[in-house]
Order: sequence, then structure tokens, then C-alpha cells
Amino acid sequence: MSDSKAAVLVPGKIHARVLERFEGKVDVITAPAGPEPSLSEEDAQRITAVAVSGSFNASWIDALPKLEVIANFGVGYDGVDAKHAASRGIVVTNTPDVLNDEVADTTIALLIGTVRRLYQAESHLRAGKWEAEGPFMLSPFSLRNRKVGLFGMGRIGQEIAKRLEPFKVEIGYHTRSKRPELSYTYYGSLKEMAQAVDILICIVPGTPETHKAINADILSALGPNGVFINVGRGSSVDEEALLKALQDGTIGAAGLDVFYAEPKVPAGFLSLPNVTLLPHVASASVPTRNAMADLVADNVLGWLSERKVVTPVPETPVKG
Ligand code: A2R
Repeated sequence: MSDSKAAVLVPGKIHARVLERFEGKVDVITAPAGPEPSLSEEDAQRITAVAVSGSFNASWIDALPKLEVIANFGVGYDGVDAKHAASRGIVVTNTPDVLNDEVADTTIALLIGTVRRLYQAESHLRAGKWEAEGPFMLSPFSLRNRKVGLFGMGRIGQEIAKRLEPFKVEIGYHTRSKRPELSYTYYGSLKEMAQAVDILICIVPGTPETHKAINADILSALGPNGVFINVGRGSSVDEEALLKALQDGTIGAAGLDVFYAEPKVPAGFLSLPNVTLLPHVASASVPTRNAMADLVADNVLGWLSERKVVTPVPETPVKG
């Protein structure tokens, strides 16, 4: 980096540690997040890097003629137009691996919480109903004798599968390419897997291909004892179809950490007894979010000082 500091845009909010890491090293330019860029022309002409948690579309990219790198806070970078960035020779980075264990741990908690209705049981206690009315109901479902299918078997999916092994459940997965090194049952289609298993865990990225892949057809294949868990992206689910399936018993229960238009959650879910809802917290612990923040900062600072990034996304490979 030269004497005049590089200008790094932070649209909207980002983890405080990213800003701490930037302090004294770069000039941080903030701007309100939104679909259209809102920046002075002078700032737009200076910015060479972006650190973003959320969305960064083609309009933003095109507003920054000197832009070289976009560092996304999060492993899922569906909010960043990586293809457009690639077409302009701009590098995009994300934060893979450092959150695998946390997300996998949370998935197991959400799964068991959903199957055994643990949140509802705790609410029963907190409301004084245990003493006043008696024990909480028996949970209709159990993890015993269950077959689990993972839609997605990447970095996080494999950590979830490893954690499922000691629970003595059968494990299968659906991805576009079979992973011959894994001993789990491979299903060539999502529907085939939904028919064969009774717990479906969604851990695929949000892409045009996975958009609303979990639809009425898949939910009906999962069946009335079926449990659906989503820790990937809300965009992978047709939420209207899921709500209806939970209301009319097409499936048995769902545990959701992500939503189609979060933080908006369809009101219908809130009153259902067979749903466990989390506000997108799968990676949200202090240590894991710090590690993600460090990776964002390492990517930006590494690029600005040495033209090196730690974790480029596949659309914008960096030759090193
Ligand atoms: O299809 P493959 O062989 O590329 O396997 C990937 C799978 N996947 C799909 N499976 C079926 N149909 C699709 N259209 C499809 N697109 C992708 O999802 C792979 O097994 C998995 C993604 O793995 P990774 O790229 O390693 O992502 P990671 O770190 O596990 O994170 C997954 C997602 C993030 O993108 C965020 O949305 C969320 O979890 O945190």
C-alpha cells in the first residue's frame, strides 16, 4: 500500500472487527445499503475494495470504476453479483471453512430441537404450565430409526453428516456430482431422496438452480412423518408450499434458520406448534463471527498489499 491509503467501501453494517482491522491501514468509506448506490462521485472514483455483509449488485459494481476486490462476510455470496464482478475482472471472496463446525453444531441442535419440540417444552416450563397443568406432551417424533438426507454435501454438509453418524441414523445426500470418497447413500435426484428419507436437511447455496427447489412436490415426497431442516438459504424453499405442508400435515415438522425474505418471517409460521424458528444464527457465535471478520479483513488487506486473497470464490479464481 502507498502513502495515500486505499479507499474501502463498507455499504451498510459489517462486523466491528472488520473495521478494527482496517483502522489506520485503509480509509473506510461508508454508505447506506440498498439496491442503488448512494455515494459521492469523488468517493466512487477512489474506491478499490469493498467489504460487505449483505448484498452488492451490478449497479454498485458499475458505480465503482477502480474496484478490484469485493470481500463478502459469509460463505454464501448469493447477495454479490459474482458473475458481473468476474466480467469486470474484479475478485470476489467469501468466508468458507471457518464456520463449518459452528453451522454443523447448530444444525444438530435445530434438528433435535425440532424433532423433540424442545423449545416448546421449555416455553411450557417458563409459562408455569408444568406445575399448573402437568408434564409437557410427548413429542410426536423421535430421531430413532430415522433416515436423513442432505441436500448439499459440501464443506458444511460433510460436517453435519459426520456429526449425525453417532446418532445411529442412516445418512444419504443429493448433489449434482456424486462424491465417491463418501460412504453415504447417493441419490441422483432431490425427489428420489425426499421419497427415501424422512429427515431432509438443506445446505446448498442460494443459486438460480436451487431457487425454490424445496417445493410442494418435494415436501409431499418427504411425507407426513417427514422433518425439514433449512440451514442453507431461504431462497431454496417455496415458503407458501412449506407453510401449507406444515398446516395440513403433508410433512410433520420443520426447523428453519433461514427465510426467503429475512428478516421478514411469514406470520403463518409463528403460530404453528410443529415448527422451530431461528433468526439466521447458525454461525452466530462471537468466536466464529470473529474468525469470519478476520477472513474478510485478510482478503481485503492481502489484496491491497500483495494482490493476494485467501478465499476467492470459484467465479473469480486468482492465479497465485
Ligand atoms: O452439486 P455439487 O456436486 O456442486 O455439490 C454442492 C451442492 N450443490 C447442489 N446440489 C444439488 N443441486 C444443486 N443445484 C446444487 N448446487 C450446489 O451444495 C455441494 O455439495 C454443496 C455446496 O457446498 P460448498 O460449496 O462447500 O458450500 P458450503 O461451504 O458447504 O456452504 C453451503 C451454503 C452456503 O452457500 C450458504 O448458503 C449456507 O450454506 O451457509
